[in-house]
Amino acid sequence: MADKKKVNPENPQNFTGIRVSETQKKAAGLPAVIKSVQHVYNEVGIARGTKTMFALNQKGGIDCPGCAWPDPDDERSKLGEYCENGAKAIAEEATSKKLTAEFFKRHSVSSLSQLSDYEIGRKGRLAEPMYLPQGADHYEAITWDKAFEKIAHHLNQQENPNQSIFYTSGRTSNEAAFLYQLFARAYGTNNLPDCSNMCHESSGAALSETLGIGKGSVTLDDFNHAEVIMIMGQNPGTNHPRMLTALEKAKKNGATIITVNPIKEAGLLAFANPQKMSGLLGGKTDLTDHYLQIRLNGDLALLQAINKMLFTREEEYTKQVLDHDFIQKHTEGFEAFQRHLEGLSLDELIRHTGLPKEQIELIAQILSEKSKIIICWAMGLTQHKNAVDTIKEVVNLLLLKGSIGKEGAGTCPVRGHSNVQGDRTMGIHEKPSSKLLDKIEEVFQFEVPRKYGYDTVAAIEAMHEGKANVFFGLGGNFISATPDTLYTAQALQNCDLTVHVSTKLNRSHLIHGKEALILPCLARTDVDLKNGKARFQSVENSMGVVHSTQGKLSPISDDLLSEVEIICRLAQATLHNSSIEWDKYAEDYDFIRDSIEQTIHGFGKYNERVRKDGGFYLPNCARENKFNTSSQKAQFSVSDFRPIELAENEFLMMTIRSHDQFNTTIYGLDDRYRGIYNERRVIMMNPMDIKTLGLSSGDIVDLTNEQFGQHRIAKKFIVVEYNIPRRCTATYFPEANVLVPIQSKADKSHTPVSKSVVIRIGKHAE
Ligand SMILES: Nc1nc2c(c(=O)[nH]1)N[C@H]1C(S)=C(S)[C@@H](COP(=O)(O)OP(=O)(O)OC[C@H]3O[C@@H](n4cnc5c(=O)[nH]c(N)nc54)[C@H](O)[C@@H]3O)O[C@H]1N2
Ligand SMILES: Nc1nc2c(c(=O)[nH]1)N[C@H]1C(S)=C(S)[C@@H](COP(=O)(O)OP(=O)(O)OC[C@H]3O[C@@H](n4cnc5c(=O)[nH]c(N)nc54)[C@H](O)[C@@H]3O)O[C@H]1N2
Ligand SMILES: [Mo]
Repeated sequence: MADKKKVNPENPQNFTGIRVSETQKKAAGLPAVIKSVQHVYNEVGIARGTKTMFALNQKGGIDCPGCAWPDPDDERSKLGEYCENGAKAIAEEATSKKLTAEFFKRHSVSSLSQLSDYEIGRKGRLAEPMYLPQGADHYEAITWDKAFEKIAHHLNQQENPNQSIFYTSGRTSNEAAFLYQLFARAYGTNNLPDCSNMCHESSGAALSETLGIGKGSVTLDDFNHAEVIMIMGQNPGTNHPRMLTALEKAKKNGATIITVNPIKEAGLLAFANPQKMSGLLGGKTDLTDHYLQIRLNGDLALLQAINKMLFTREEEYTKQVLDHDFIQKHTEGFEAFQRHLEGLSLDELIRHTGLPKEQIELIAQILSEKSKIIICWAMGLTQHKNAVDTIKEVVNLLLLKGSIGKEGAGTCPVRGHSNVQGDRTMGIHEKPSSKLLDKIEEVFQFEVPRKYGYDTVAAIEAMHEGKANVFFGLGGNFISATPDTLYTAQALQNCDLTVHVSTKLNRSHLIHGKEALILPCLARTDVDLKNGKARFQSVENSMGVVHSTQGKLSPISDDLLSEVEIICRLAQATLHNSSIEWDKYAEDYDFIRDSIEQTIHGFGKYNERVRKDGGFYLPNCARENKFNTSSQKAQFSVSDFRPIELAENEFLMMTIRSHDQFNTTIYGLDDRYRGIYNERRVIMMNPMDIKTLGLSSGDIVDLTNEQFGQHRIAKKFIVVEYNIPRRCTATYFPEANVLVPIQSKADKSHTPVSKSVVIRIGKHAE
């Protein structure tokens, strides 16, 4: 028991043996296929693996548990609609290795916490419910009934329901998400933080305010008609590989692709389509026409510079540049926006981008001549202090060009988790609209809590301050995904009880409250049998298509429950006298979908339509040029750019994903496209910066952050020379999360600022 307290909330600092080579100039091709097959067959075996791969993303098949990129509405590849990283996601969850009580008897919590996230993930699928008693260092087996009893006891013991937190990660199905939020609200709280808070919350905030809908407006088919596609702060070659197929098609149809990214990502340079023989033989399609290697957090300045140039060109080229009809009919705030831009110094804006003026002028020229423009973005825009303003400036650009609500044009925030968008649609939101709450009251006849709940950052602070005592996670890996790792660890350790519904072991099971529970659930790929019949659930992709997903593999253990059943049994144990028919929901997923239809807009004839091949589109007002803002018009907005001031020895750091990870799940130690192998504790730096600091490639450094009066340190990172703008650096998430201050969050959306962390770099000191 003595070493009990020595749990490690961080990844260990030992090195794994770095190899560095040239960065790659194209993505996918034969190596991607080989990697896919290796991952699946090594982990899953040939029979199980082949069965899954062929069902992936097919109509009526399994929705890939990886990213949220949509499936083609029309033809799908017979070879399988998957990518290398989808294959890794499958290998990860379909593995036949399993963790039973025996495993936890042999391995203590403190010893497991000394392993890296990669090693922890290798252990296998969780196979039975486990309980960690107060003061113990080993999880022990517990029955499902006892587990629910314990949770109910703690939940009902709280003086106030707002002392409990119900977190969701974005893999949860629509059905489970709907019941989960219903349960939390019936219990009495809106404390429903989710991974969105750390992800596209800034997009939701900016788009709701300006266009009246927190989701993107384009469909996959729009890519076939676009004249210009701008890709800002996104690395699709790794994180949304099937998007490259859409870009390849767009390119063939004549689109110009403009990329805005501090580093040259292989997947944005060129694509060798692994679904085509030519691609397998090495043939490639060049993707990006204009690559803007912007300084970190320079995007707002860039967009304002472009918008300013569009106005100048409008003057010069007899009013052919802006779409005045659209602006007049559909928007508000144009004059104020124009006046504000006039007051900004172009030279100043350009300086903050770090880009040559001519390059920005060329982009403005291209945009001025086209009107079908799609702008895509992901975490490179959303995880900054001024993220909401940056995305509002994206909207300004599209509004100037009338590039919304028409074929080949619009907003495209590319979502992360495969059902993160659906979870929000189902009501997982700490700040629910009164419309949703009214509807829940009407359908379910109980008084819902009206007070807003905690988002992710606020939840951590509440646990830290002792205002919240029970943490329940439906999926996810809270300790590794959140900022300020040591602060968050204390927050979780303060809790009376932490509970995780999970498929795989992760660090959040090891950095626990006074008591802890692991509830193992069925995964996407698992068949969900009830009375001998296989059941399906549904999800919503990044473009608002709702469709079914049905697992095919026999579960690795008989002791797993579906997430739906777990929530229903939790609700039954906790809520006495609930008039909600939890037992019927647990039995019959059609019944859940009927309730969703009654409660959530856009789900008419849910059960019928979700059974159709490919599913159905949810209504999207922006797509139809109807803007659900208070004035029913799209809003131009005005933002001031406040550059991050760096002291002489400070740098900006982005924390990004390698090619071998899904968030905190580490598939392997290589970042193939970036040429970094077998090591994750690296910091990518500009060669001149390395020199100025008196360092050399391969040196070992410690990284520190001193913001908000706190000393944060991440020890032992290897310096890697990289083509990245001066004073900008990159590390991998989650190893560097320890440096992201809890107080450092985006204005309005409260998303942790994980892409512009202010750091200092010094030679490692023992
Ligand atoms: N295989 C795989 N797929 C995934 C995931 C995964 O981890 N692995 N994660 C899923 C999830 S939840 C999400 S949210 C998405 C994440 O998808 P991405 O957003 O593509 O993921 P990141 O690695 O965070 O990469 C951000 C990109 O933004 C760039 N960038 C960083 N800062 C800036 C900036 O200030 N300006 C600009 N213009 N660019 C910047 C980086 O160089 C990088 O190319 O992917 C989803 N899909
Ligand atoms: N520094 C830094 N931090 C970041 C980011 C960043 O770019 N930089 N990105 C942020 C983003 S965009 C996101 S979305 C968050 C991600 O935050 P989370 O969603 O909390 O983290 P994941 O790593 O996706 O969660 C992985 C765990 O989910 C469980 N799991 C997998 N599949 C299932 C399932 O089907 N059901 C259940 N119940 N459990 C399952 C497994 O146990 C696995 O260990 O991290 C954020 N954190
Ligand atoms: Mo995400």
